[in-house]
Amino acid sequence: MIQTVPTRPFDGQKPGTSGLRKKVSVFRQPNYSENFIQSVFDVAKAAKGSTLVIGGDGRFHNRTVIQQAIRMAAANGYGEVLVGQGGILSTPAASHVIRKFGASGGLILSASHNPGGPDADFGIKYNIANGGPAPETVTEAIYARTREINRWMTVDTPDIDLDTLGTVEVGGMAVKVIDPVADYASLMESLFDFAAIRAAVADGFTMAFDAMSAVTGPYAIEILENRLGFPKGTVRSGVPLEDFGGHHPDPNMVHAKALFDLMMGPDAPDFGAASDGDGDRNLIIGKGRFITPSDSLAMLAANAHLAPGYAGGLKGIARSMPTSAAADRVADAMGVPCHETPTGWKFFGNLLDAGMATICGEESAGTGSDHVREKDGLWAVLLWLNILAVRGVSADTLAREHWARFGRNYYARHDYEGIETACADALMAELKTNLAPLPGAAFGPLTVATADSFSYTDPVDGSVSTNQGIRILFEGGSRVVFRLSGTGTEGATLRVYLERFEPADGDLDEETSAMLADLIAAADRIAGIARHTGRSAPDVVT
Ligand code: G16
Repeated sequence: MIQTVPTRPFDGQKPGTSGLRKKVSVFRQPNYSENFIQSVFDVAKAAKGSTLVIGGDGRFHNRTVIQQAIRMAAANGYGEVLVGQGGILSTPAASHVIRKFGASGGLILSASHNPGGPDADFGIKYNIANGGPAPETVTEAIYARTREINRWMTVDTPDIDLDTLGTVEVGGMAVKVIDPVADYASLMESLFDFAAIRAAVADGFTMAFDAMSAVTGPYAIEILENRLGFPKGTVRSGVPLEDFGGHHPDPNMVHAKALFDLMMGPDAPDFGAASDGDGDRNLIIGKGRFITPSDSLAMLAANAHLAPGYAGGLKGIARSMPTSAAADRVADAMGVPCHETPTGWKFFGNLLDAGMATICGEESAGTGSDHVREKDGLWAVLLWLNILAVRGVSADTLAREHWARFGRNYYARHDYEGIETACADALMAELKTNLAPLPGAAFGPLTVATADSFSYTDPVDGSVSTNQGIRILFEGGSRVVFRLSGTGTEGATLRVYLERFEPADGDLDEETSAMLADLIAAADRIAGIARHTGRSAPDVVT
């Protein structure tokens, strides 16, 4: 029996860079999650009998919202729900399941790399039938709907058993509890040279993978240990926990410090990697060599043909605007286009669907390809393993050879977290108004070449996205970008992206912080960071 529950709109249910992300306490308010899910269904208008995929990263509150969403899907006319066993589906696995089974879309419950637990963060995002995050037109429509919603629909049925594989019925709709790992693991096996990696492992190649007590644990254990033959224990923190063991499941040098220290120390294995809360981000560290996400994109693109899934070459490369231009040089050398999009994986969807790009990447540790429509942490790790196994070199050697051919883009991101929203907005507004006189101005040894606020026109559907960050380009190819994060849940986060290009015959083996010192000083002078935020140093440097 369908029930219609009266409700009233909440303020601020606006999806950010990656869905609706708020504190758990916010999601726990009566009607809150239901309002958002109903708004998604009202906008998606899936044909009666459609399939919906539901899964999440296993964080606190995951199971509660999954049960709510299943009942609401039944009341809203869906014919079938595919849900990962235990409520688990990594973001890339969900994308694959949506595509493989022709679903009309999916609800992915995650706040990605944000911490989890009763006092931490939760999130809901909607992915469309191509498996990718809903584009801005859809998220704007969902937001508009949340502001006028007056009812949500459900059925009066008990919770289902999420832990047992098989099919049950909820209000006349079939709910299939599926193995969250199997389809994804087979997809990986179809793309990569597992035999070459297995041979390298048999030859003594070692690695450490930190699943950060988040969703990738079961995927990494199945693929790395069971299928590729890495010894048990290669996957660390491999059991998904509701609070990620109290840590931030953010695979960077700060939050994956134990792995970082291991890889820089005397007992380092040959290769180190980590993934985030929902399995779409990656961290790549060779023995004694951290690989920046921007470099990783460029190095993977340059060598992707060594993996069977990419043996035919690349149709194009795409990167988000703040990501370094290292990939552009690879695209140039290959004679393929390199597209520059705003931050957010959703902007790659059209390029991938139209066959204009094969590999995409972002400075925020996301890399992926046209195999799904999300960034994919384990995919990046496996492509690295495939390339190293076939080439028989270390990650450090591969990086040095890459720079010696293409030059090196020294890169860092400085984050100022939890600043007052009004201060952050004032900083960005002032920066934007002061752009015109910047070209020609000197900041120490740096001279500004161009300065603008980044706008993007989607080459496929012509949609325009404005205010996507401030770019200051200096003569010689160095750059500073300023942008406010779209994924935080407290105050505002200012991101300052710093990039210095050294040509192939330049200084390729220097300390990044020293190489970026002039840019850091210029960034503060241009934006008045200390003046606006009262901070003299960033909270996080990655
Ligand atoms: C999300 C998007 C990414 C994007 C990132 C930016 O990541 O999916 O495509 O690069 O946000 O974050 P911010 O706006 O904070 O800079 P995730 O992993 O949180 O889904």
